[in-house]
Amino acid sequence: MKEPAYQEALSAFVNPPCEFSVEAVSGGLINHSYKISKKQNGPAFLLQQINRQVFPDPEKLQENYQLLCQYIKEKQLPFFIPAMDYFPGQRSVYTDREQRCWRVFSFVEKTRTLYSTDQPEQAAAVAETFARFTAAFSQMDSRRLHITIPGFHHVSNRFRQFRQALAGASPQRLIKSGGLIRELNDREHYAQLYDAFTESTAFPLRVMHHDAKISNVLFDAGSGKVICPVDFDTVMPGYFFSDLGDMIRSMAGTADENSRDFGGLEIRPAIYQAILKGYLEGMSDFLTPEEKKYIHAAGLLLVYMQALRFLADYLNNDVYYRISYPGHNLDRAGNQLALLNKLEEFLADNYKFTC
Ligand code: GN1
Ligand code: MG
Repeated sequence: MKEPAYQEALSAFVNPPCEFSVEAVSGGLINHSYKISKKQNGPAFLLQQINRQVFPDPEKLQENYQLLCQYIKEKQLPFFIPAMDYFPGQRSVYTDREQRCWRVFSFVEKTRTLYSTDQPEQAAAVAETFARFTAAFSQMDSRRLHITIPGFHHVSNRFRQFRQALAGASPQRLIKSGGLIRELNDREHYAQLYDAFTESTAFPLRVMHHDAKISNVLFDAGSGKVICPVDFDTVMPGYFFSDLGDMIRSMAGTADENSRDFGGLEIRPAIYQAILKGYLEGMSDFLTPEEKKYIHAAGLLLVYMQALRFLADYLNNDVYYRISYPGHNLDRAGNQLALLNKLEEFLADNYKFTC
């Protein structure tokens, strides 16, 4: 029988060997994670395979995480993040015979992961968590962090990649994407808005999480209070709209990015307002007047960018996001475009905001 993918890394981490139970931790579209519990007591840990197509240099991820941990320790910041652990020889990454890369975190017990919420207080708590994360590092020069994915939330680059994907796509996929392509092209002004923001000193670079969604927050299984954010692979220098925008994208709608009921998608006003309130709770002292003025642009930019990314991946024959059926990425793009339409309407009606 073929041994499981994690076996070699697990044996390297735990020496001498002992008995374990292994539980796959579901979630992200990128890495594979396993909770490893020792049969004879001892703390559990999280063994994670790093996706090297997405993160070609896993050492850089680990160096970034070390920097965050050290900074928290040195400055005695009241901000908890799970501890990372090391393989023998103080190595933070283990490369197995198949060239798969692995790392280990201590496992935070008695927590719960949520994938959505209909409670405004929960949405506000998530938003405040990501805001406090950026606020905690406000005195650190964000450029000390490695860029783990170049141009990750660069909206106009994403637009260019979408145009390249169009140029290389098969006729069948182009036909199926026709309406979506038109609508995304019509909104190129969001890419220009991104350029205007990032060229202005009123929008400073900050330490951003870049994957701010409810499933990247651990909640206490008993009290329901937030314990900490997780998944720091995309922590990089970035702009205010990234995390706020991703939270609006992933929480404010009535269904998530995998729903095919585009017509039924709505923005939930109470959740939108709660996200904004929670974010401002943690970041209000740090945001510039210009950032505050354009606060509602955050959701628009991020939803637009995600629609571009999903459609570009569909046109590139699904090379990036894990899919469950053919056409999954096309549907995800359709979902994000429907969400964008609703968000545009909602912001114009409720805040007289357009851009
Ligand atoms: C990816 O794997 P996951 O779900 O944490 C992606 C995010 C997207 C998200 C969409 C490194 O995150 O940017 O918003 O999928 N992460 C990367 O579901 O590309
Ligand atoms: Mg992620």
